[in-house]
Amino acid sequence: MIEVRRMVILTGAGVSAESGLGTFRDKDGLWTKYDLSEVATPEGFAANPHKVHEFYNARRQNLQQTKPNAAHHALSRLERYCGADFLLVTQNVDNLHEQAGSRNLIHMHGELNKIRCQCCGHKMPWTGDLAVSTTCTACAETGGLRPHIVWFGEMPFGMDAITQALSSCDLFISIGTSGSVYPANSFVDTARRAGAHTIELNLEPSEGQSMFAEVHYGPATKLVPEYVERLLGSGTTLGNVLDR
Ligand code: BJW
Repeated sequence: MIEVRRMVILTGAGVSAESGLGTFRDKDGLWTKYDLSEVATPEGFAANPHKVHEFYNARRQNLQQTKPNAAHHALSRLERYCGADFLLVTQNVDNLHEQAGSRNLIHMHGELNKIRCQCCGHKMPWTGDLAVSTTCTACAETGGLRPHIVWFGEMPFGMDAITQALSSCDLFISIGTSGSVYPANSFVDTARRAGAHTIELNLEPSEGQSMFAEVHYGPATKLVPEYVERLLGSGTTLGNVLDR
């Protein structure tokens, strides 16, 4: 039995897969169709910004047609129940967690519906297409706008808050991520060192499977609502206990 006071949830592309958004490393994943060094690195953007804009424009257009699924809704329900002692960290750049009602959320790899200017640093909401010729509304420079996305070699967002939450959590749940990208794949270790119970919910074993105390495999739309019901049904809230 453990007392659950602080929970950190990490999500990856698998949580949005059943909403129709592609994952990266599965069969038919984005990295089987695109060279990640060309579309997801600062060097790729510098070499061919037009190609990078095309890649993110297509994904941004697709996102506007997409709705959250039962897994996103279950996590929003869990947050409402746990209040301030709940942090959701997503590697996903979609806004499906927000659409489902999640609030205490960090987009560690950025957000598809935002862009920023490399000239003046201005960040703004953006749901349409972006082009090399688009002018920044803040500084009027052309050519400096880029997707508000963390590419390989760049520092993810919110790392101080994430590390602090992991270092004091007693429950860590990783959902729908292959565990192949640093630093998200090190979170389970930080949580374990803090004494947290660690759970993996995924379609198949991730690269870090052996690090987790408890693992369950299946589609997120089935596993996540079931697990959330189990947590809430066990009366898990501040100071309450979870069977393990
Ligand atoms: C289901 C399901 C269903 C399917 N139900 N489940 C060597 C050279 C250079 C760099 C490095 C290096 N070695 C390590 C690095 C660091 C690098 C890295 O990790 N590279 C590896 C590839 C080796 N990391 C970085 O560069 C990061 N920055 C960094 O390290 O800064 C330094 C630093 C940080 C912190 C402290 C100190 C210093 C930045 C990483 C940026 C990642 N960016 C991307 C693309 C941008 C976003 C976008 O365009 O969308 O983020 S890559 C891509 O991978 C995307 C994802 O967020 C990320 C993780 O992928 P995810 O979510 O796990 O998806 P998949 O497809 O891999 O897995 C899906 C899973 O779902 C699978 O397991 C399925 O089974 C499952 N699934 N259907 C449940 N229905």
